Amino acid sequence: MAMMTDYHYENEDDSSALWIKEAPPVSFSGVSRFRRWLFPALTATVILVLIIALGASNAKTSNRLWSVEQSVSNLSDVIQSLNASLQHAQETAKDVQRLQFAVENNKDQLASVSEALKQLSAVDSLSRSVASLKCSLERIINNSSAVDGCCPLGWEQFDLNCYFFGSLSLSWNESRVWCDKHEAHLLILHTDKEWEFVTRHSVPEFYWVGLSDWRTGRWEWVNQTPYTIERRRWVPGQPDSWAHHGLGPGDEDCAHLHRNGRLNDLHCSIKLRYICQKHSVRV
Ligand SMILES: [Ca+2]
Repeated sequence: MAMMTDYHYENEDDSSALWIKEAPPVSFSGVSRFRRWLFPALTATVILVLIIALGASNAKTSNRLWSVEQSVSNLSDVIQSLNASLQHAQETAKDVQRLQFAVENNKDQLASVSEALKQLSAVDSLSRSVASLKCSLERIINNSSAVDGCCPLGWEQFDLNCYFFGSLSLSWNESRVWCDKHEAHLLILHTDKEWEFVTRHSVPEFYWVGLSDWRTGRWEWVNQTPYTIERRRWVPGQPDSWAHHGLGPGDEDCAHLHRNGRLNDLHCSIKLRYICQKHSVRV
């Protein structure tokens, strides 16, 4: 019983103690104060940690977002660049098309030029035929004997060549140009027969011939074939390359037939008659 009583008492004591613990005013000792602030402090700490963690997480997220934005921005730049490249490629393709078109046009033009050249060739052939016909008619009219070729009116024929004894006075170079324009050249002589024929027509006038040394300092024919001086063809003492002519720079570089039919060198600017030569047209 005593035990029971004790137990009961203790129970009563305990219950009363519980009541007493809650009912009496709180003790303000250091331990209880610590206990009282421990939970809020822990809670605040946890919340602070959570806030920091969340902040860090947000920072990471914002960093990732910034990276994604940068990537998107870079991608946008790449797309713009691709668009520009595509536009450039399209323009290049158009240029290529224009070039192809121009080439096609040029092909047509080249074909036209080729056709025109063929027509010119035909005209040239026709011109030669007309010249031959004219030559034949002249031979009939003049009752001349048949020869191997034919020369234009006003030209003299000898063997296979035609000779023109120009009555105008020109410089040596002007004479050369005149002959070239008439599909001929200044006189070139090789055989004694040719010399005899020419001098028979030239004496007693002065005539330029196609002989000079102005180009290389050595005497050569107008077609640039070399010439070896034959003294018997030259006036005695010539060529003398006389330099006191008072006609400008240079000595006497161009040859002419003197009134006796022999050669002499004179300053090329002097104006004389001239002799052109060309092959006769075969009929
Ligand atoms: Ca001379």
